[in-house]
Amino acid sequence: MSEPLVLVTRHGAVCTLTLNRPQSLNAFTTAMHADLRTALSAAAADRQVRCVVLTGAGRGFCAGQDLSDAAIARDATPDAPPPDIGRLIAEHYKPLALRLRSMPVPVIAAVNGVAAGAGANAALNCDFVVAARSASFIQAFAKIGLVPDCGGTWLLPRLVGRARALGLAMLGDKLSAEEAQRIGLIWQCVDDAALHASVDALAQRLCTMPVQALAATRRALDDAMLMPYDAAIDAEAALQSRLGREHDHLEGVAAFMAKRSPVFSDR
Ligand code: T3D
Repeated sequence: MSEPLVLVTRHGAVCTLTLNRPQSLNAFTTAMHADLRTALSAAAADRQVRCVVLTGAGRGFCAGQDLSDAAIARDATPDAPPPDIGRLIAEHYKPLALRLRSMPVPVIAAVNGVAAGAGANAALNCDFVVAARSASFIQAFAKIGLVPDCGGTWLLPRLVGRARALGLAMLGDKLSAEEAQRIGLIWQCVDDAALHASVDALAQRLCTMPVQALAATRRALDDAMLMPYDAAIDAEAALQSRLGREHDHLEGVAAFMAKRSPVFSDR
């Protein structure tokens, strides 16, 4: 039997999804996309899961689109039209980006090695990016005559500003994990040996938090980027109305008043 393309493991409330094509630095094939979508949807539907970790097997995190995958292979027939990459985006990368950013729980990218092209932007779609010091980020698209995808055009300027976004996207240089943290592209760069423990500690911490409110926070921040100020404040009010009626809010206040630790359970 062949190896699964995405390994799924559960430790308590943390679900870890490991891209598992190490021989190609976990580059995306349509088959791996399908398995990742299935695994993310299963984690989203499982009310016991309170945090998802996305990582890669072997020495890479993800090298973006597998440039040898049949989905983008050129038809050798003379005059055959080139493959429609836009369709690949619509069918695979858009669903992936939207799924990651609408998960009902926090998502951590544990970037264990190089993250290139759509692999880098898949990581940047996660709520926290924790990278090993030896890892790197490459907006590799320009090198093959493309533009950043998997949400890159939207994410990059918001994360690091227009000047740096353009520099990263146009030059396609390798950015070290340390520099990525320094410019605010990622949350944290840690020593290679500490990656697993650091991600686990963050994941365990998030699991004890009101994850429904955390997912709503992500959504509110993203939505607010597109709103006038007063509309963002109205959206905050609507969210507080909803969350204020939920168990986690009542539990948080009750725990504070009783000087005890809260036990959050909403999903
Ligand atoms: O059609 C479309 O392109 C649609 C667009 C989709 C969005 C994208 O993601 S576009 C960007 C696609 N990705 C890239 O252009 C990155 C290509 N890879 C690299 O530039 C380098 O591999 C890295 C900088 C990521 C790492 O370099 P290095 O020296 O550490 O490793 P390597 O030797 O280049 O790669 C190791 C193996 O993985 C190698 O296979 P081999 O020779 O040992 O059998 C290499 O061919 C394979 N590999 C790496 N990246 C890809 C890949 N195979 C297929 N597709 C890849 N993207």
